[in-house]
Amino acid sequence: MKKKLTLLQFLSNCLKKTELPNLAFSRLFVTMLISLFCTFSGSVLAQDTTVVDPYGNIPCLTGSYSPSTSTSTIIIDGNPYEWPGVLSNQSYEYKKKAFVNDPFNAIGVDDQWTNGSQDPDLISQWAVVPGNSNDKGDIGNAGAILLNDTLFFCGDRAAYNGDAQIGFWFFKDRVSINADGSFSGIHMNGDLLILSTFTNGGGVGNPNIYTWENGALLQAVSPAALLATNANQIYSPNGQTVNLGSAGVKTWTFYPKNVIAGCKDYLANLFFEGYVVLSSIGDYNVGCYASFLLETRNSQSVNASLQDIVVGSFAGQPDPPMVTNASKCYDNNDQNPLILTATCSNPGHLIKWYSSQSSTTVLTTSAADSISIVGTLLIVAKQGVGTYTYYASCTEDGCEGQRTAATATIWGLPVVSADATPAYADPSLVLYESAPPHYYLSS
Ligand SMILES: [Ca+2]
Ligand SMILES: [Ca+2]
Ligand SMILES: [Ca+2]
Repeated sequence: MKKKLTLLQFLSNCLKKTELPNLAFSRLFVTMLISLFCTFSGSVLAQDTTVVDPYGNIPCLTGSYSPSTSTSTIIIDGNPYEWPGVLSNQSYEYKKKAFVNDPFNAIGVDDQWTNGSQDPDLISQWAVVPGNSNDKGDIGNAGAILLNDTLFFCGDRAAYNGDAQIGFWFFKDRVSINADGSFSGIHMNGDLLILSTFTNGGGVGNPNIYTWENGALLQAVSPAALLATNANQIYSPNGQTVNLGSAGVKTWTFYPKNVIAGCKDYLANLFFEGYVVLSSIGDYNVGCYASFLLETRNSQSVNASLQDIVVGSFAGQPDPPMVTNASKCYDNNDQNPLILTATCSNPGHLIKWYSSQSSTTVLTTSAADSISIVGTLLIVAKQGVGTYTYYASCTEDGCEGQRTAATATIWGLPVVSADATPAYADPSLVLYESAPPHYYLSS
């Protein structure tokens, strides 16, 4: 049966012994024809809007990106297009969120896990070093937002070869990486770990959910949770801004690894998004998170070795209060108390006062301690000279934020030492006290 050949196929076949005698001249002639054809066709393809990815012939489309104009909610469909708008929503209900950039597709500026760090370890055992993880584990962007009782999260990676394993941590403490690669912060009960279960390809699946309970990871029995990767190519939000309010404005930047320059697409299995309904994993989890972490992993096992990491703050807790200090000079005749004030970012927040940064006892009115609590005020009736420091915090829906120190200071009377020598010896002169620290000589 005769087969129809394209020009390129015909010319290629010409090189085979069965099509032409294996003469050096013939092969040279046909090779030149092929070169001319390829040069010509290449110039035509360069004007096309479709380029071919060298890994798997996945087309990388070039064109304008049309982000979603919706700023209301996240849809778990593997498409990142609604994230910049939702994260930029400045309404109070959209306050608990985060977005972090991580270096990617660049050598010498990233960091990665080291020392065999694993998720079940204490945070004090974790460590990172400068360096780049492999391409399929190279994180570029990570974000999260709590809407009502549902915690949404997303992240990406630079290359899609191989399995895709990721993990999201949400911490109640302020967890961060120190300059020497160690970590600040500790685990607290209710810390949340979400692990992907994808071993191949994109799609939608159920993540494994764990909470930190008394020193160990406990897997949630029947969490209401979902995780999706983009099974198909998606235009990237590359260059879009994310406005986090007081946390600043950041840019969503993405371009996949090992594709032709200018490609900004999320090829299949490069973008992840998901959610977990917090009430389905414990009634104390009210989104009271202070920081979060996205990591790439070598497997879906809890004990998997870890690759890239990005850590950021999560605005899940009320802001620390603004406080006003108070002071006066010591005066036996002045028995007026000093009044400290604390103001939360939301007037509906509950203010708590403590005697120290770490005390777990909320102060109440106490004649023995010479303090009284009146509304948002702490009234200090102490009379001795000294500085009295107290700490205030704001609480919303059972979620308590960081504390701010406030001081009540009673200054001592000034002590003046003087050594005056009269201009001339006159035994009749006497030093008299005026209003301290002023003195005068008189006879
Ligand atoms: Ca989506
Ligand atoms: Ca990193
Ligand atoms: Ca990275």
